[in-house]
Amino acid sequence: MLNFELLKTDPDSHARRATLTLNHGKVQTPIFMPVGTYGTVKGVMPRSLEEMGAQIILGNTFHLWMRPGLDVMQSFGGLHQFEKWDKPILTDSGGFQVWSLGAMRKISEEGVKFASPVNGDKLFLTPEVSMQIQTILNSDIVMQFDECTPYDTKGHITTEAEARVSMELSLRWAKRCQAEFTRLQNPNALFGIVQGGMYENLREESLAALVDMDFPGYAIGGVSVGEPKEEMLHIMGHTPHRLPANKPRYLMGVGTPEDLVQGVADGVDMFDCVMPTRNARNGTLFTRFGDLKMRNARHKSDPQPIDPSCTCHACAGTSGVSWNDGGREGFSRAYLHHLDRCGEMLGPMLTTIHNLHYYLNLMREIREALDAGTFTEFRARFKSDRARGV
Ligand code: PRF
Ligand code: ZN
Repeated sequence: MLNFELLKTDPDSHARRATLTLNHGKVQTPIFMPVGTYGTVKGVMPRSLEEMGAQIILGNTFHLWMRPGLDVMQSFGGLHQFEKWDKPILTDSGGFQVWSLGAMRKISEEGVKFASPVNGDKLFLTPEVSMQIQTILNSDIVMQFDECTPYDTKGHITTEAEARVSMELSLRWAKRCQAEFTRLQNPNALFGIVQGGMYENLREESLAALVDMDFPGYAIGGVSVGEPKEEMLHIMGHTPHRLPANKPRYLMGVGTPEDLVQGVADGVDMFDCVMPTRNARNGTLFTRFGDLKMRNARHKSDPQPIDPSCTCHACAGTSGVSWNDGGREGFSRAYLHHLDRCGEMLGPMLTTIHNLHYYLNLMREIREALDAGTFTEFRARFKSDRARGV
């Protein structure tokens, strides 16, 4: 089941504030969903995710099919019990992950044939198999199996004719997903995915055909696939607000803090991205006043926390009182720099908590601004704060 209740719309942009109710609970939107590919948000315990205010997390059909496999998933009654997360879960269909295998795969009308990157077994992922796997995972939001149209292949930019072939295949797969999802009597919600590359007319055709199929929610796929930033912003400005106003809209795999704020203004309700978690492990940290490179030698003896205004466990310790408000329990930049240099596990655990807290808190501030009718002012302040520099 899925219920989407619009609470407020911003008069100056396409932004909306809503409550999304799923089988495992309610989600306040706009929302960022941390990525938990293998049934874990890398290095973060579920209780920390809850503490940070995560409301829904991602899982991946493709990876969980490879390992631990469906028999284990079935014996646990789904992904929630296996990973000990009892709030909503969204699973991606495998379309994008198979696409990322590059030369290792062969796409046909029926589905995608590929060799398992784990043990070399020959595998065949189809719209039906993706629905069967996601039904076993029992994710609250199931994504259709699609083909993510590449922006370019070895320097050759995808033409309109090529993007059309790919988009139309995804539409036929959407129909097959819907039929199989219904046949399986899956009690959750299936989202269609708009494709069409960088071509407005193809995006509009894809969107219209998916709206005809009447999905309970819609995603925008095929962006953030290596295209120039302007192209991505162009599609973000074009597609989301054309989707039905009474259904949730999810922009897949996006993006930076700036992209999230712009995406909300463009009418997007849900985002996911590996950026906060992956960047944390590489030492790039997000703060109110810009990004911080933890590996830089200038942090070697700095007693300040990552972000003195942050109340996360890394910056404020268990007190939750930020450095700026007199808290002194947080971990210093010097210590985090040291943990990174020594390859200590605690380093990426703390930086991941900070980055996720930053993303989740940013979305909370956006929701509060929408509730208060001050989103325009919020956007201006966000922009000038981030440009200030740390
Ligand atoms: N399709 C699917 N998953 C995705 C994408 C897509 O196009 C993207 C594109 N950024 C990320 N994840 N199924
Ligand atoms: Zn922090």
